[in-house]
Amino acid sequence: TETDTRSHHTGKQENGKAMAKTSEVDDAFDNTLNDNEGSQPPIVVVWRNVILMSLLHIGALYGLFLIPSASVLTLALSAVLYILTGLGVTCGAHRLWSHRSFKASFPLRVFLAICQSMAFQNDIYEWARDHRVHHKYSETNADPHNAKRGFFFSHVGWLLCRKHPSVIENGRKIDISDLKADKVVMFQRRYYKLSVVTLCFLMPTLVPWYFWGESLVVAYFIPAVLRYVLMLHGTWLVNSAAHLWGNRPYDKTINPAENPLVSLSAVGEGFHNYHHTFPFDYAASEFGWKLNLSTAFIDVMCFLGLAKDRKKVSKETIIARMRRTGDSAKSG
Ligand code: ST9
Ligand code: ZN
Ligand code: ZN
Repeated sequence: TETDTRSHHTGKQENGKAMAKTSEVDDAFDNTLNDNEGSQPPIVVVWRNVILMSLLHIGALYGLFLIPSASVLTLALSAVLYILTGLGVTCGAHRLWSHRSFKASFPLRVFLAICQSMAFQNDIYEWARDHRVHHKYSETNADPHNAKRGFFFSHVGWLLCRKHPSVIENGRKIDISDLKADKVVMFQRRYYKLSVVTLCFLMPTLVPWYFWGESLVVAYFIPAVLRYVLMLHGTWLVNSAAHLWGNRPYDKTINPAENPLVSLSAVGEGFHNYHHTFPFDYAASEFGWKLNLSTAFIDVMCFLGLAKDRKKVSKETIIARMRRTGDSAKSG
């Protein structure tokens, strides 16, 4: 057979030293866990989350109606915060901490952790643990947002009910010692609630009010609440839409797909067939900076000497894989 880059061992052989580090991360797809059969345990709805999520969305809707009365600076700040929080999630929680696809210096890790707190998507530790489980046991009961349970469940439903016991059982097998050893991750976890209140809600409300006299109501409902909700949906679409719709040029046997619209909303994370095929690639895409602000950001950080050791899949490996398992591969 040709190269199977899903296995980290082959990655090691093909790309030499740079790849060797990938074996530290427990994110390779394990197709031996056939945990989709059998009866589902009853769904236990967490009503507290349902109520908070509903209130949040009512607030975002109100924010939408307030847009005409907001100052241009307030709207610009909201856009900047969307991108910064997006980078905290994509470059930080996702490509750095979940997949270790590059190395980041201490100041860059602090910056990414601040942005990730501003994004309020659970702390880095929990985010990365769930995400490694998502890759390793993708689309089984052990996947926290198993897309086989439908659009709603993988989009937001999984945050509104107790986890499937299989998530917790199999999640415990995942190696997260690197996260526990990262002082920035553990510091953020310790002060997570305080950091979210301050960075996700207080700061975006107070800055426009203090610096350009925006009304507190507009400042709370647009750069804080509406920006937060839009960024959540931008992220969640990777789990829902990009596990349903798009081409599968790298591996037609999996559901994650290439979805350019999601790449746009998720600052570069919609090339999801590529990403599930080569999870250790720092660009999370074959195509560099195309629709991929996160890759551009990591490259600039490397240029500035704040990051290094980007892992990238070679063109030959990509082409070999496309020929073997892609959706346009000739069969036989
Ligand atoms: C949010 C997260 O929105 C979004 C993540 C999206 C991921 C996207 C990935 C796509 C790719 C990247 C694209 C990025 C694009 C970015 C674009 C930006 C524009 N392993 O959780 P608990 C154990 S959050 C091992 O309470 P329940 C563990 O012992 C939004 N063990 O389970 C744990 O204790 P501890 C805001 C695990 O009770 C214990 O179980 N947040 C694992 O079933 C209990 O854990 C919310 O809305 C595991 N994987 O409750 C709600 N998991 O932690 C947040 C659990 O102490 N969540 N254990 O070790 C909750 O309220 C609850 O988790 C729950 C489940 C109700 C959902
Ligand atoms: Zn996925
Ligand atoms: Zn990933």
